[in-house]
Amino acid sequence: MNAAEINFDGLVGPTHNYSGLAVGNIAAAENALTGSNPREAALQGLAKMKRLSDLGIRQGVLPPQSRPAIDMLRKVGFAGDEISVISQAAAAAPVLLRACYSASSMWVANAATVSPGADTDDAKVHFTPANLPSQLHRSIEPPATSAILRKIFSEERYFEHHDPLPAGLYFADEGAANHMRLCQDHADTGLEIFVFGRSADRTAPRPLKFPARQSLEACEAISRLHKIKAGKKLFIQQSPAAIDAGAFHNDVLAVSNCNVLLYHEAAFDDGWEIEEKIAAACDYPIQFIRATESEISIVEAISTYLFNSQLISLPGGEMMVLAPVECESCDSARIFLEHVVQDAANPITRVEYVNLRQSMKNGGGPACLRLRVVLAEAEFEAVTRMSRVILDQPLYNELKVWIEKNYRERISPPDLADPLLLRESRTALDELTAILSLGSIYDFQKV
Ligand code: SUG
Repeated sequence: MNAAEINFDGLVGPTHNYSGLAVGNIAAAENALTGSNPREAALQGLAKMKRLSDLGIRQGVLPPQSRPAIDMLRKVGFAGDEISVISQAAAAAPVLLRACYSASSMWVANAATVSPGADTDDAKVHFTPANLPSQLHRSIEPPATSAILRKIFSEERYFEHHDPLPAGLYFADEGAANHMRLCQDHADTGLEIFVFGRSADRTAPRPLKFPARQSLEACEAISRLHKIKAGKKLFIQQSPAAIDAGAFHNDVLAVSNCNVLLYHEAAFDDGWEIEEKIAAACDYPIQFIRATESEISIVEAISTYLFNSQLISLPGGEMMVLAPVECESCDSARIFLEHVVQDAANPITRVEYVNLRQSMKNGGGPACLRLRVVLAEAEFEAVTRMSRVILDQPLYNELKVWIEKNYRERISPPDLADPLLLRESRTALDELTAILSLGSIYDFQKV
């Protein structure tokens, strides 16, 4: 069967800001309450999509969620018209208001876990939106994520949508950021690797400083719901020390593509032993590219987001690393990547650097901004029949004009109390649904 991996990138929303909300995310904490540049952020994200599309790789677009989340404010007792809800919250609960304004849905690696049809017993593509209970601002996302995914991947004969797992930390799930897939070719049945930070077993190791965002129980539940083929799943624990060092998701220290796993030696609780486990579960050779602490320290790996690069198959069969520009200016990261490219034993032949500084300042690198969906040709066509979310030159041009017209150049923390921002965001998103032929997906469009 012919199938290809499509990166669906989250468009940065009009309220992109730095509120220091994400516990355990060092970049977000360091940039808390500084001014942001939503227009630049959205253009940087769009430029990344365009670059990959220009390389001949299919690229999708996912719309941002509508913010501020007025519903959330109403649920906790703020009443009256929308403008009055915002001004009351600004006065009485500024932290909550900031959470309701977060554009965090841009990091769609946390939108859902996706299993391609080649991996599942019923040959359908399975989606489970992440419930994201560990951070308040992210816990608001699941219902809209679910609605957006159901709309884009709507043909029931191909796509199976599950509800987010029950809310609460027992089933804490952060989606694809803690999920990897190894295979010979994207079209083949793969080994799905679910990476968790903690489990209900109280004797198991846990981080001491920062929350472990993904639970083993969530991984197990998703693997059951997705009907992963027998022998084709593995559960691996993140190193608690790595979480405490700031690796709040697995994709901060590891990235896979086809038969390649690129990771930092400090990423997993079992250290290198994961290589044996993984190799034993695959009947084809896996290329492990492991960075040692002496090549790049875990501190630099986290500050540069080296392992949050995208590892991409190019149309010619070789692979490319799309790394954040922060890696180019860090000697150890750049030299490590140069060695990877020079080493003929692996299929990686080139590195490109991408400027995503606006997202990076909130702890979101290239891989955070994309959700990988492997689609067979008929499934891909089903997506293109329903909406216009695959990037081509005309869509790129329209999105660029749309961002330039609708996004503020700058947002400072006090601007979140500005009622005009609500109106501007809605105008922008209303126009976006028309551009992407998505119909009415936002609650504000339904009233
Ligand atoms: O959940 N940052 C996000 C970054 C998500 C990165 N995703 C992956 N690693 N896949 C988070 O920590 C910061 C928002 C703020 O503080 O304003 C934030 O939510």
